Amino acid sequence: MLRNKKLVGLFCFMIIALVLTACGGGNNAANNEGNKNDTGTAEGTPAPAATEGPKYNFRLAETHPADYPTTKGDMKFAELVKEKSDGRITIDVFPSAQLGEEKSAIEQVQLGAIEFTRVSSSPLGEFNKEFGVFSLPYIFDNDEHVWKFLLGDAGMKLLDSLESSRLKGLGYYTSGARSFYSEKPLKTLEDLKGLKIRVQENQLNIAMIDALGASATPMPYGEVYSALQTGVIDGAENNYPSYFSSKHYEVAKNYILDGHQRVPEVLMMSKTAWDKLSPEDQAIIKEAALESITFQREEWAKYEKVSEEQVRAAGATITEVTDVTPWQEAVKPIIDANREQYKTILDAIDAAR
Ligand code: GTR
Repeated sequence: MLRNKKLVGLFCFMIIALVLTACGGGNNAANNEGNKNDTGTAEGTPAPAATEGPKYNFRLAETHPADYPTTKGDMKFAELVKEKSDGRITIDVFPSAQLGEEKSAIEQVQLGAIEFTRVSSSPLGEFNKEFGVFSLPYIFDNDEHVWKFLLGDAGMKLLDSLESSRLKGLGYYTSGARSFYSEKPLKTLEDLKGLKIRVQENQLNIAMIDALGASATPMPYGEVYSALQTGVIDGAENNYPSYFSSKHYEVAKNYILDGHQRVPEVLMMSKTAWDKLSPEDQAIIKEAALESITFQREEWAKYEKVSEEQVRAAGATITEVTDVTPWQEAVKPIIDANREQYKTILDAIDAAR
């Protein structure tokens, strides 16, 4: 009798759990074109009985909020995929790290638990060493130089190299230049000395910060605001849009524009999910990703301007670096130590100059 009661209890629990799981999926997805369809499953397994081909409903993990240029790029990508597949393939974009911070999102995409993500090359470099190259400081002159490399053969080959890490690279998005900020005054390279600086989770960043005389604290993006506020760290580094959208400028008002890194964003898919698609559907996904790049870059340009205006209006102290040579000299040992490992890519980057 007692055993029967236990069984009934277990059965009821399983039903409730199933109902909750079914209701939970997609609830927090950004309001984009790729809304959940009726027949696809959250895991992206083919649904039966579609006339022109299988239906899919996929998820995309994004760390930034809905109005950020990378998220807008993701949504454009989802919209294009839906359009090109006549509504058969839908992608729900989950902004604001709802599906986890970048490192965890990459792991989940590798496992196929999430089908897509957009992440920065810097944390990606811990999963695929080649991507570490973007964490080497001052290797690009400007945005034009970055894009000449990314859209050239070497950039595309690099994207393809993700397959060895169980990831399918689809395209790059832009992310401007990263610079340092702190609550303490930052007017010169000297001011960085001794500060505790948060960096993206990549070993090369630690070496870079050491070389600049500060000490590095790697941590996920979502934890930086409170770490700055509570004084766990003195500063961090990022581009204008992230400095603004994360509100870090409220708790670290001094921004020095040294532009040490230009770290491209990467849109990618789980290799497991990719391999299950027909060549036609793979072509749709790839094409949509490449087409969304132009849109993302336009959104970036607008948002970068607005971010600068907003942080200036909020009273941030912005210092331009007129001569970046001392900064470059300070970090040169890092480039020298890694030149051999990244020789082919660094040569291609130089050739794109
Ligand atoms: C931003 C980037 C994010 C995240 C963040 C960070 O520029 O777009 O994906 O990597 O930097 O500093 O963690």
